Amino acid sequence: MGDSAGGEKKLWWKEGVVYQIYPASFKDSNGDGLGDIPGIISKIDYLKDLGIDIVWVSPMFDSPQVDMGYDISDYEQVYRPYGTVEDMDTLIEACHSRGMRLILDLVINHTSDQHAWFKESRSSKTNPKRDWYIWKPPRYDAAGNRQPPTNWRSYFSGSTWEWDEHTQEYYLHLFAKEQPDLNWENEGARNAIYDSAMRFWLDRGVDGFRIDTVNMYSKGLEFPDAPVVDPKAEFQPAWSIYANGPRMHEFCREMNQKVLDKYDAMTVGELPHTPDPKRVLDYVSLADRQLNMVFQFDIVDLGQGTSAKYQFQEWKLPMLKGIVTKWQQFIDGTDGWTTAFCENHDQGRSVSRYASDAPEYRVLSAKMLATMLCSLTGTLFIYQGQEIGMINVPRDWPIEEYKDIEGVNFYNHIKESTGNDPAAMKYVMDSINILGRDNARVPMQWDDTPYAGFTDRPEGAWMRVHDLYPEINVAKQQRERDSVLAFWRDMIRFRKENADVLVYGSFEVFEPDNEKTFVFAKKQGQRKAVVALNFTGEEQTVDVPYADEVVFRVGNYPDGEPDGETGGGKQKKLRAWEGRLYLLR
Ligand code: TEU
Repeated sequence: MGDSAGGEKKLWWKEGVVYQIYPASFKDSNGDGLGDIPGIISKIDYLKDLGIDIVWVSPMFDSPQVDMGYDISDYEQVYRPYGTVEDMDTLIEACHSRGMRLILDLVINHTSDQHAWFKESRSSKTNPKRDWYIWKPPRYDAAGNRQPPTNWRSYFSGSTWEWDEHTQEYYLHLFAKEQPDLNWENEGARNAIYDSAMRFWLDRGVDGFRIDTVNMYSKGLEFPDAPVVDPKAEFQPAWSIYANGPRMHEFCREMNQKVLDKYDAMTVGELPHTPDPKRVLDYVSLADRQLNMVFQFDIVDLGQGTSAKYQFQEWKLPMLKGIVTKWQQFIDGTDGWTTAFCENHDQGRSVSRYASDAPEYRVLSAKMLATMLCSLTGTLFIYQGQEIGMINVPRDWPIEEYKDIEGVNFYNHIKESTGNDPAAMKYVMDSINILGRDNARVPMQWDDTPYAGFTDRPEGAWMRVHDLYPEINVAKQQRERDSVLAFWRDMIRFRKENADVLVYGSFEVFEPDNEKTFVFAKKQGQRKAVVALNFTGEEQTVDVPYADEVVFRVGNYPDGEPDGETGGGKQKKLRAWEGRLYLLR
């Protein structure tokens, strides 16, 4: 194994720390209960101070908001309640003038059904844009009943096919029925996407894209049924057919050749359903010009059900360690690049999922996870609220407080299919509470004034504010030296100061089967770092490799060395949820 991962070529998007903003829930500037672009602009200095280099804004484009803006009706307009294109120009300038960059979400697997392209496409079978979307005739069963063209299940429950009365065909939608899939086989559609969704914003100065569902554009031409893995269900998960299809790499290369290569733009692709490192490497070679890096899904899939997401499964620490190790090491000896992340707008909060959100442990847990993430090779991504240790919503929130189409549709599906069976309903609520996307979508907690300082609308925000905002908020953590926020700020600075080892170093894991602790080393030339993390609420003893070479230590316990530790011995005691980073030589 070499000393550094992913080659040594330093590029701005490798060392840059990215912060993801979910516009609906970041900051409301005009008292309508919904976040907006001027609200984001008002917090740019907060992000600069945290050490953020790259701001990623989730979709702020015009949209009917069936899927919180991932259903775009016009790529060249801003959703009016969020602001205007001119506000975006101001945001771009606000970032650039502070030496920061701005990336947007590129959602081009599908549009909204309210997009002008789809309205044309559905207007008649002979419309020139008919073929910009995926239309198929029905099938008929033995009894002569009309059936969808395949048995595929959509991400948001039900079939992936919606019947269109007017033209008597089905159209494909992998997500909501209001999100028809674009037909990437059609060159005219591809060129329109490049112009409208990409060049329009790159020409205004944006610095790249997080690319939504980047591996689902090429669906093949066959459209076979998916294998039946859930015999009781009418529709089956079909990603083995539509993910990573035959022309995927060609399309990624074309995006670069025709558009991205003309700008110094970064790309990070969302890559679900791709557990094989070789397949991931096929996307991220620097020389091959497809994607700079991807979000591989193993880490966020941990604990999800296999046939349906909201069927929570217990997991053990070696699984997490195996995932981290795999996606740290897969670029060794290649010119690929990786990412370090464990939260985004589609996931439960990391403190609640991977550590402990119990009142006595949640601060330690947030800092322990920060220690881990800030030590990992790859581009580091932080999701809004992660820097203050926000946790999942309370378990006693009823389903009415949840707004996300994915969770709510699944809840209704289980309710119908089980006849509202109490045990099934408890399990689905447990699962939605731990894994649900709304956990990440509650308003950002700025201070302890009503509605967490997110909005001054008297009726409150568009979504209920977390009950714990008086305790977990930015203002409080800015006053406290030992806060999660202060810790993140320090760790980000530390990561940058030691970028050779922490951002670029090779990764080695120790005791992979240990179920309580996670110990790993990072190396670059003669320089080394060792990270030791306790993933339990009890004291654990760990062997710290190279302990005699330690020159510096940071950790999440503010009171320094515990008793009997100063001797420099190899064995160290880690207290509950303790995390330490040792710098060597
Ligand atoms: O998510 C795509 C995706 O692949 C899904 O797996 C998603 O993670 C889902 O929560 C899994 O259950 C992207 C966006 O991140 C998501 O917010 C959108 O809803 C989706 O695309 C459709 O655009």
